[in-house]
Amino acid sequence: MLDRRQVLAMLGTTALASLAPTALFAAASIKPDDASALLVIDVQNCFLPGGSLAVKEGEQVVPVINKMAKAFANVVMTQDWHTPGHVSFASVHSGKKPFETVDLPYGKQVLWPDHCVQGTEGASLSKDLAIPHAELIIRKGFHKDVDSYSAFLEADGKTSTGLAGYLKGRKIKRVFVAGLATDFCVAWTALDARKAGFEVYVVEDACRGIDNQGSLAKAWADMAKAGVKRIQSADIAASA
Ligand code: VGL
Ligand code: ZN
Repeated sequence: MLDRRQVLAMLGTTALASLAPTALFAAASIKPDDASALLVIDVQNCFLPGGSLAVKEGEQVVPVINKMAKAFANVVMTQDWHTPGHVSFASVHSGKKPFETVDLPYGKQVLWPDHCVQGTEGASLSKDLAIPHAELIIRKGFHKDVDSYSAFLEADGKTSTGLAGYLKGRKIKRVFVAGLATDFCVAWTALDARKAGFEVYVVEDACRGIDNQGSLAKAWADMAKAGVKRIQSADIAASA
């Protein structure tokens, strides 16, 4: 018979053994270098609590992103930047409600509440972001008849935002994507970054999703298939 002390000792060993792989080997194994850039996607008031298209727990990404950004010499931020009466707004399609879809010349478009209208408070980046060294803020979705979830390519599949050229001009090879929302602007940006030839990491705990009709699971599946690496902020070493 084992006594209580022996059982506890065994449990202790088991617990340690199961912790060891993550605690000792996986943590902080990725070191951003000068050829790496962090892309901070759409951390804007409209997507945060109280915003017109608030993403659940969206505010929780801010401290994670602020901390992680310190490890990057290169940071680019994006802003969803729509015209008033933008084609992605349900309010301009009679009889349609937010989260329904409509067929546009470039394909199926999910309709949203009015959000991120150019120059409004809702379109401003969160005042809690603390990334003074960010080098570029790129705006997207500013053509009235075309949406742009991706920071690289508009939803017509051919109009470039110029971001790939910028990053290549800066000799960036690896991009790390964080922000809102995982299943729309983060995922489309990550997929287009792969298509543009970058090595791509999505930092899961630095993102939150909308999850409209299974969109979150589909986004992760599409990203995995495209070779996007799914990591946690703890996998990134604290400084460059
Ligand atoms: C986004 C829906 C509409 C996003 C932008 O930032 O993920 N989602 N516009
Ligand atoms: Zn939008």
